[in-house]
Amino acid sequence: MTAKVDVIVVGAGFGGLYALHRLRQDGYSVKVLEAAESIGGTWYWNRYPGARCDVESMQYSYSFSNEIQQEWKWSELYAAQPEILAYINFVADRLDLKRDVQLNTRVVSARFDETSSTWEVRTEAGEVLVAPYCIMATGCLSIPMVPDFPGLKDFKGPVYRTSDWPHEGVDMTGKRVGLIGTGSSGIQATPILAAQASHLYVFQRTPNYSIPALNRPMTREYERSWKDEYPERRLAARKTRNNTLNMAGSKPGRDVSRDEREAEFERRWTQIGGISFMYAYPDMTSDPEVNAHASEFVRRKIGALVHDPDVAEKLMPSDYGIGGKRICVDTAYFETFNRSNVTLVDIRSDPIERLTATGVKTKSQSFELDVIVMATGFDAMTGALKRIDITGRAGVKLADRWAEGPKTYIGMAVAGFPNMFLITGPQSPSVFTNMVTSVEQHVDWIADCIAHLKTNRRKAIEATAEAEARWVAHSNDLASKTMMPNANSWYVGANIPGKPRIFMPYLGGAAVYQDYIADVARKNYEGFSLA
Ligand code: N01
Repeated sequence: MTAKVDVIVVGAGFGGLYALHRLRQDGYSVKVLEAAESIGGTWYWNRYPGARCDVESMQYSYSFSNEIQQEWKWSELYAAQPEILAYINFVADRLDLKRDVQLNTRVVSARFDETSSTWEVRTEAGEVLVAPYCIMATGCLSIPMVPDFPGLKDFKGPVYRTSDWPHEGVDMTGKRVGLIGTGSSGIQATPILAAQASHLYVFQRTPNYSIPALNRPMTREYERSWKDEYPERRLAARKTRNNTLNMAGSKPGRDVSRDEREAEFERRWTQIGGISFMYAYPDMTSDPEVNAHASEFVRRKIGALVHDPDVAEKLMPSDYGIGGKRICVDTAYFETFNRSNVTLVDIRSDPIERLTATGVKTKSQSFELDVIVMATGFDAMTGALKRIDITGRAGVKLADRWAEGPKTYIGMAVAGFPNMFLITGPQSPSVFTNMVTSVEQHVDWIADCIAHLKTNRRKAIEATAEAEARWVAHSNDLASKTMMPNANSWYVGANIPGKPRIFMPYLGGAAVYQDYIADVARKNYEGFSLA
């Protein structure tokens, strides 16, 4: 049987749930299809020990309802995963969203029918849904990447992924644990695993820059200060580069003395903590001298925190500058390597050759393990979309259109794919921002666009190929003016063998981007053709 609704939304994370709420408010029938057995998206799957957001909770939360943001109470400055998932469920219950979310439903294909101007969406179970509009709220980091290590199947013990950790939890007490991967997930998991395991081996290919979170319990005063000024602060956050109030400095680092910069880095490291370090100066990733100074500052900190100079040296990133890869935020990560039950294994100089029945064999050593934890990242930004067989006008497949890298107009639309909207798609600021605010901005823009089509009795909207090409060129141009495309990061798809190398997020800043997309709408959806 074919079910018909006004809007199909794929994914029930922050983006999909807000899309459901907003479009329902606007009077549309909406169905959200979600592969998992519960809502929450990223925060449903990533429940590894230590999982926590590194944007402050007072900000990493919905802003569309002042009542809701006043009601919810966060217990810590940076909430842990269970609290964020509880918050998402609280909002969903409060707004009665769950009745329009169909769980355990994986979308396998979506096809645009030109005659009826509708999307036909099929699920793994063979169900078919039809709607004029399809919103892909599939997440930027939702497809886990596990390297195809030789012997992966030979290992007799359990292999866990941080990206879909067992919901019942895992007791590592007394176990010899091998953790592969030292990105944000591995860095958060390391101290917790070390406290449980009899021995923890951390297999590191590329060291990362990581800043102490300085996480602490939420104080009544801090919470009050936010809640008293929520509307003004939310507005101010939307005028920043990343939709977050990070105490961003406005004076370029190249215009101040080295001593002044040093003092500012020290203040941010010891008194503020977290990602705010990257906002000390607006030219942190574009001015080579400022970038080199900040990078060297963090390397010195690592040297001071880690007792063994050889281990410290291996933990110091040296072949790319700070910000080239996504900055990490930690609680006692580097200090964990001072524990006698923790060993850092440098797999850059001594690569993993294979997994064996009893552990990991590198070129020169063998490690006996009971458990392996993969913190090896995601097929970021395009992975989830490319896994759905999406067919646009004239039978064109999205996977083919994107064979040489993703191409979008303003991160939300693709030429040849009318009435399909992406939430936080490639070439939008997405992963460089507070994602919750960015999904709100996208959903609001999309809802306004659908209202415009209805008012003007139009059936379809599609990005033009010219507008898309201009936007992609603009996004690439912005990236090329920074040092960011140089590092082998997931921003450029370098972590996935064979993935085309293109810098995927938009680097113009959230506020500039927001003005731009508002302007597109004001100019009668400039760059789109309406039918
Ligand atoms: O994944 P990653 P993540 N052999 O891709 C290594 C967000 N996030 O899950 O750098 C050996 O960063 C790889 O090594 P290398 C955040 O945006 C946020 O940690 O490629 N090692 C790297 O060390 C983040 O950036 C939060 O050399 C291999 C690691 O695996 C994003 O999610 C928390 C390998 C993967 O690191 C992804 O983070 C967690 C191989 N074949 C995540 N392949 C917070 O808000 C890969 N690796 C706090």
